[in-house]
Amino acid sequence: MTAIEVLPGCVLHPGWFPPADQTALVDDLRRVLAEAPLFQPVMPRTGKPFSVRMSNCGALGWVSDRAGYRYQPGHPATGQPWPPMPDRLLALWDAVAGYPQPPEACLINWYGPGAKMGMHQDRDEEAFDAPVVSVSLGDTAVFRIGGTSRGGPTRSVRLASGDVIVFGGPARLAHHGIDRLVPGTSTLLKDGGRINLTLRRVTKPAA
Ligand code: MD3
Ligand code: FE
Repeated sequence: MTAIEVLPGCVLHPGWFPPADQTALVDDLRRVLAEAPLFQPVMPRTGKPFSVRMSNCGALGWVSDRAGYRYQPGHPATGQPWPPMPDRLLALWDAVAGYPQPPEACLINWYGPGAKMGMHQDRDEEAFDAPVVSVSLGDTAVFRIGGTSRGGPTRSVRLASGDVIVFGGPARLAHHGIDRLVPGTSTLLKDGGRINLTLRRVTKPAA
């Protein structure tokens, strides 16, 4: 399938993963989640829960609690190290990221029916030169992307199961969010909903 440059630095690969690979990826993730169960993050200070549940794999995982947002090497509830990143995701990074080091973190966002994610920037990493690579699985999401500053014009892009989208260069610090899911658009997940994976480089390699 052909890649589409949605905005400078934002490249969509529609249907990157064929259905059989999507199923295999969900199986990989079920093994990850058996070791590192989904948790419900809360907003810093206010403690307001996210509507999305999360987990991670890889050396570092992103967490949010009343103390703030951060990357840490272990699960917030179990204290255990995050499970290793599945080879299928390492191979994806090698194919699309154009970055010499492997990803350190894979954030797993689990959207039940009705879950959404407000507009935000991803700024908790040190390595802004590395792209963020996102994989969508399950029901289609209405994704919104704007510019580096708040409140500018935005574009809406539908992300379907198997799509991969890469955010690098000028898109790396773009504001973005998920407005809503489109129910009934995929049969990949038995009870519907959506999984989004984001592969990230967190630390700067030693100079
Ligand atoms: C643009 N996730 O985990 S993926 C997130 O679908 C996040 O769960 C959304 O935003 C989701 O932080 C959107 C697309 C995405 C991910 C990371 C980005 C877009 C991005 C980082 C920089 C710019
Ligand atoms: Fe984000």
